Amino acid sequence: PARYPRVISTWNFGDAANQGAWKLLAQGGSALDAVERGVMVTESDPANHSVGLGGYPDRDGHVTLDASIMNGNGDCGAVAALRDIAHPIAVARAVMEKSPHVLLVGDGALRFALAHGFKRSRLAITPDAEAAWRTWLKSSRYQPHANSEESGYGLGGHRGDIHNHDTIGMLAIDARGQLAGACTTSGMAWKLAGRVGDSPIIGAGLYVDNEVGAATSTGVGEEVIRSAGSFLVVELMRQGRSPTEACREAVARIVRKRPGLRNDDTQVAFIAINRTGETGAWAIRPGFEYAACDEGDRHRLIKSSAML
Ligand code: SD4
Repeated sequence: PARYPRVISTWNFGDAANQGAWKLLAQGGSALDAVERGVMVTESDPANHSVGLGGYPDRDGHVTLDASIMNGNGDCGAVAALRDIAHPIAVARAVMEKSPHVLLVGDGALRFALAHGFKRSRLAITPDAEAAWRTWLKSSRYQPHANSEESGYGLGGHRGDIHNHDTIGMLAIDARGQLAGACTTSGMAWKLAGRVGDSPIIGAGLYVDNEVGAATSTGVGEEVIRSAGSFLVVELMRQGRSPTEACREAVARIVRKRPGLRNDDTQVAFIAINRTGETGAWAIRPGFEYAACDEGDRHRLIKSSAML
């Protein structure tokens, strides 16, 4: 049976984002508007160290943001390595709707944003992000191991940042059965300047197709780009897999091709929804969960299964 409207988001902080999306979905709003509004909640949260304002910086101390948005009809837009804009997801949507392009990066993305009325808001690195960066500078060791419960490492190899700090990926199906998705992040902490992750790459961090379903990812973006992960999940659903099975198979393929991942603490997780509103997830390692919201239950947190 069809189960929509419905919205799901990565991690426990996805619950607050879902509530932002739900305000629109409950009134018959579009999935596209809902996911944009929803992830903005997370972008505005200074306590989240890998999305928006509170993001951890790159090695040079600059916060740079990646975001993408996609509609079920194939329309999409994205920005990467964007500085000084509080809501990269809204700029991604403007790229989709007001430019002939899909992806704008760096300075060009910033100029496009300013030309379309977005305000420059110095992404002054927040005091605790700055303190974390200064601590990191002492060792300057880059360990891109994200959010593994067993290791206790968060982004950038920081003990203690287990659940709270990660990319938000959100997928929604509206009352008319239309799908959309959004993904936004400050990327991996202490990344090289210019590094772009999976989140703004359509097909890697996000993919949506009204005929089938939608998927988005979190974790070490390099592994997701290599595997065209979110596209893979959607294509597996197209072949008849459930959202859970599709996410599991995509994770299994990543680990099969990169056996070394078994021995470090790299985390990658996918969430997916199909066009009937059924949802699922899978992760490389334990510790991942996602938030789901629909009429029956506005605040569900669902633990993902893991491969290792
Ligand atoms: C990236 N996938 O830039 C994002 C960040 C993330 O856990 O989700 N880290 O690679």
